[in-house]
Amino acid sequence: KGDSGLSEINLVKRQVSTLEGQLRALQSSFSKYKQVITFPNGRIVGEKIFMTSGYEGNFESLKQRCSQAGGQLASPRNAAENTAIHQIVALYNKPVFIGINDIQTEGRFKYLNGENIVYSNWEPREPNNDKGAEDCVEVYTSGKWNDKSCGERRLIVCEF
Ligand code: GMH
Ligand code: CA
Repeated sequence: KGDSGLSEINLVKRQVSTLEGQLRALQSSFSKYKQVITFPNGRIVGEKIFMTSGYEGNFESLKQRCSQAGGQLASPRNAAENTAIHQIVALYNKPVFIGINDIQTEGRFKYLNGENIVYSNWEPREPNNDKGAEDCVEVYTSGKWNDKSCGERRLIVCEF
């Protein structure tokens, strides 16, 4: 037997150091891929990727397109996420619909999964349910929110 325990340890050390090198290479490659996929139409916030394809349509159509793509309509849950969406809105100079509405109960805004919203960024005097017909939410080019008729056409931003 002798030093077979020691050489076993040295073998594992070499394997760990090989894996450390491979992990560093993977991390640097991954960070480059993140730059590439977010240029110029995407933003990363924490675990979420926000992305537009440039498509415009009504709320149902945008919702369907995002879920078809394996994501969902962008649903900002904090200021950092809203800023990412705002940047895309500013880039295109076109407001977007987000994944928030009060279709079920007037005045109670929810995410697509039915959860009550935990964050909002309403324009002053909004939501006003103008003409009793505004259940969807757009992000203006200012980054502020307005309730708007779901039948209007807006730019798509999905989250993945
Ligand atoms: C009304 C007014 C405007 C407001 C719009 C908007 C429509 O026309 O209150 O000041 O900008 O509604 O809320 O969604
Ligand atoms: Ca409104």
